[in-house]
Amino acid sequence: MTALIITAILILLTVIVVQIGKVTELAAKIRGEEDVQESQNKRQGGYLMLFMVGFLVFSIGSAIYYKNYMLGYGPHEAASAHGTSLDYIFNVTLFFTGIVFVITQILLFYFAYKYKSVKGRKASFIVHDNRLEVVWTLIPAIVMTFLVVGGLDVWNEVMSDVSEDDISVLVPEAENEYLEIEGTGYQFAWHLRYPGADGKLGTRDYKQISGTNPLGQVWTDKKNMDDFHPSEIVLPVGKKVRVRITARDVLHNFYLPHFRVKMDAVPGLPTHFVFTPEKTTEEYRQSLREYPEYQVADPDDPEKQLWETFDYELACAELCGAGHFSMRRVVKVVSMEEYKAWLEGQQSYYMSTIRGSDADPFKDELLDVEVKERKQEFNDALDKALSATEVDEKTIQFNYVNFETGSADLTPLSKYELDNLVEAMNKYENMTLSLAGHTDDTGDEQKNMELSTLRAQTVRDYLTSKGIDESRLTYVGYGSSRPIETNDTEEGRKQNRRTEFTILTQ
Ligand SMILES: [Cu+2]
Repeated sequence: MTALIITAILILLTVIVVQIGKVTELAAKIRGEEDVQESQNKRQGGYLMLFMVGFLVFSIGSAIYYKNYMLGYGPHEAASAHGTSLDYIFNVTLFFTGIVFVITQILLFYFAYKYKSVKGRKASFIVHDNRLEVVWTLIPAIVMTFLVVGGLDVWNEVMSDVSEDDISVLVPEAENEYLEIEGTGYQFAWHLRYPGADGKLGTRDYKQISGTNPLGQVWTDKKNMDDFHPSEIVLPVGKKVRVRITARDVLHNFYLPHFRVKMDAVPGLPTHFVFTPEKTTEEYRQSLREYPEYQVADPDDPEKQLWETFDYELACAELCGAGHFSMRRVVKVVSMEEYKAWLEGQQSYYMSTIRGSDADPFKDELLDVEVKERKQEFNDALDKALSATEVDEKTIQFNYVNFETGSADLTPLSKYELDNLVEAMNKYENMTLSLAGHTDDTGDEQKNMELSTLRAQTVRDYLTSKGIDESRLTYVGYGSSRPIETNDTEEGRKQNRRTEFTILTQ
C-alpha cells in the first residue's frame, strides 16, 4: 500500500514538473526567450546551492547518526589483536575519502552556480595546463600510496602465518605456541576439528571420506587418533590461533566478524588465517551492556537481555546455496581454566567412533595408552589377589584374553594381558598357577569340556613359550560346569566364556 502511494505521488510530481515546464515555455514566448532564460538560470543556481547544503548536512548527519552501526564503532568493537588496526585503516581511508567527498561536492555545486549562463559572458577554453595536471595526479598518488602502504601493513599482519619457531599445541602457554584448529565447510554446516593432546591435526585424504569418516582422516596417521570434532569453537583468550580452512563441496567462506577475519574455503585448496582473540565472550558482553539496543529482552530467551545472550559467531560469508544461513556456529572465547575444563569433556573422534571398527587399521593391536591402562588394571587385580587370604579371592579372570569363535586360537589382542602375567611371574619367582578354561552351556558338553581344556592349554603354551617354566603351571577345562552368570542371556553367556588363573603358591 505504501509503495502504491509513493508511486502515485511520484507520478503526480512528474506531471506537475512537466506542466510547469509547459507554462514556462508559454511565458517565455510572451516575455521574450532570453530574459526568462536568465532569471531561470539564476533561480536554478540558487536551488543548486540549497541542495548542496541540504545534501552535505544529510550525508554527514546520517553518518554520525548511524555511526554505531559501523565496524569499529559503538558496540562493534573488534575483539582481536589485529582487528583494531584493521578498523583504524578503515577510518584513515574514510578520513581522506571524506575530505575529497566534501570538497568535490562543494565545488561541483558552487561551480554550477557561479558559472551559470549570464547574458554577454562567454566560457573561456583551456586546451591544456601542465600545472593542473601535475596537481591532480600528484595529490591522489601521494594519498593512495599512503593508504596502500598502510593497508598492506595491516594486511600482512592479518595474513601472516605462524613462523617456523612456533609450535602447535592444544594448550598454548608460551609466546611461540599456537593452537591450530580446522574448519571444513559443506552444504550446510561447518565441521570443526581440534588437534587433541599432541597439538597436531592428522592428515586427510578425500578418498577416505565416508559416513563414519566425514573429514576423510587417514587413520594410519597416529596424529589423527586424538583429534576431536567439537560442535562449537572454544578458544583461550590472548592465545594465537591458526585456522586451517577447507571445503568439501562448493566454495564457502569462514567468517569471524568480531575478530575481523574472513577467508574463502576452497575445495581442494586449504587456506588459513592467524588471529589472537583479545576479549573473552564475557568481557565483550559487558562492553555491550551500555548500549540501549542491547538492553532489550532477547526474543529467544525473554528472561535475559540481548547483551547477556550475546555470542561471537562463525558464519559462512559465501552464498553457497539455499541452506547457507544455517552455517552459523557459536564461538566462545574463555579463560585458560575454562578452556582446559572444556577440553576435559571432549572425546577423540577416533576413540569414540572408529576404534575397533572395520575402518580401524589398528584393531589388531593396542595403543600405547590402552596397554598402559590395562597393565595397571591387571597389576591392581594381581596385588589384590596376592594379598588376599581366602582361596577364592586368589582367582583372577582374564578380561582381555579371547579366542576365535569355536576354536582355541588366541585373538591378536590377547597377548597383551598374557604378557602382563609373564612379567608378573618373572617378578614373583615362587608363584605357581592353575589355569582354567570355561565355556557357556550352548552346544555339546563333551565338546565344551574339550574346548575349555584346549583353551587353558593354549594359555599355558603361550606362557611357556615366553620362558615360564612348565612346572609352575597346571591347567584344567571345566566346560560349562562352573558358570558365574546365567546362561539364559547373551550377556550372561559372554561372562561365562572365560579363562582365569588361580594363584596356588606365591
Ligand atoms: Cu557456505
